[in-house]
Amino acid sequence: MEHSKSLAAWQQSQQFIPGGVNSPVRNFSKVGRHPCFIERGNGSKIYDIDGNEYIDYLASWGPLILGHAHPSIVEAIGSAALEGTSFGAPTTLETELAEAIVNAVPSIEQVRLVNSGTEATMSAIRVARGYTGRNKIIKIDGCYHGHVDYLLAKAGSGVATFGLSDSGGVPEDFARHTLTVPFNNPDAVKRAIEANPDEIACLILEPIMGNMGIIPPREGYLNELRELTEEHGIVLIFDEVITGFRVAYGGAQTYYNVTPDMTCLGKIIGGGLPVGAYGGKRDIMRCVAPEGDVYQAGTLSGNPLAVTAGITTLKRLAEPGVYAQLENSAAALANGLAEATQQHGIDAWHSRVGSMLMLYFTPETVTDADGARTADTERYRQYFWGLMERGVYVAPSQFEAGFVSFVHSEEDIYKTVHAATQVFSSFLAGN
Ligand code: HOZ
Repeated sequence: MEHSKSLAAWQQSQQFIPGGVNSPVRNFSKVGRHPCFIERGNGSKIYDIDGNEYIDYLASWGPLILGHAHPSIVEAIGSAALEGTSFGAPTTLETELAEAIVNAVPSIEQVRLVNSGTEATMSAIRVARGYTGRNKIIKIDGCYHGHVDYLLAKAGSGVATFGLSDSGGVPEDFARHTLTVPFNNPDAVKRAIEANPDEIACLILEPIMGNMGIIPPREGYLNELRELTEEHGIVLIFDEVITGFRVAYGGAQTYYNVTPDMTCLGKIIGGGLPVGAYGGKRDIMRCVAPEGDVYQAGTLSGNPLAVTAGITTLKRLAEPGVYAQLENSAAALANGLAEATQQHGIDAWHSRVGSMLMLYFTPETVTDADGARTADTERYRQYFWGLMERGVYVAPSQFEAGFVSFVHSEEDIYKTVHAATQVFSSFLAGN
């Protein structure tokens, strides 16, 4: 496969942009070589500037559940743009998206639209602190909640990919209110609460970890967290930036039937345009300015193009059969990959919830971040390039998620399993 144009583009971009990329995880340094520069996408496929075609399982890191350049989304954005791209004043479109979110997500009675998942988590925690009058927060080892200073401690995604324990530029003082505990371990949460009585404002977690590969909650784990937080007056925040409208229309809280106090959203609700949202119970959201004294603002919040793309996406997702099809396609892919690793005697842990999946090269059962860290990242690097060379694009890190979209066809899935089988055969041949 020819990549010379991407290499040249990367050499040029590095002169002007740190690492040549506008988000670290786009840089392929941890899987070796240079990133491929993408020219366009259509349906389940993306095309790089060298003219290579890939079946895409990155889905822009999750938002593109309906695939690339979905005709009704493209049309809706175009029509919205003709009316003006931003007003800095309310529009009825914002109410329409907010109403759709409130109707879909059990924990959300009111919602504030922002521009990214990072803004959503940062704002939700500020609100939780304002609401409780407490400072400390509990986060989970390996959960990633965007690049908020005090949430970069033991974070997943790029922080894990690049082997950082936290981030430079964050004074120790900023993170001194952040307590970190392992996933799937309610006793650890209990101990943290007992050691800090009446001091914890909130517990924030991804109900399904999606930034350390995919790690589902053990049965009963989320219920136990719900009970513990309720008992101690702690705001339970689900970061559903990835899982919201992904594993079910109402997100992981619907899938597992556990209702938190607040929820953060992003990705899918913007249909591929920049967006985020946080919401929760009315008495908590009442703290947000101008109703309350917790300040949060944004020039482009509720942007008409992003909101229109979001509304169009949610309408399509609400149609019958969408999640069943996503489940079937993802199950076919996961089963095919599992059979192929078994046939080749490759140590692998396959993890999937709905249309989110990841394959870890480890003999361990992965139930928390430490389990994920046992994965053989060199093996993943070989797997990644083996797939790329065969026209399949997956996350360039073991510590990310793969996404099946509504437009992946049976043929796409078949070709992907076939490509992976060839890669596993090459492992046995010592390549
Ligand atoms: N949550 C995404 C990665 N897991 C964000 C993508 C990015 O950091 O660029």
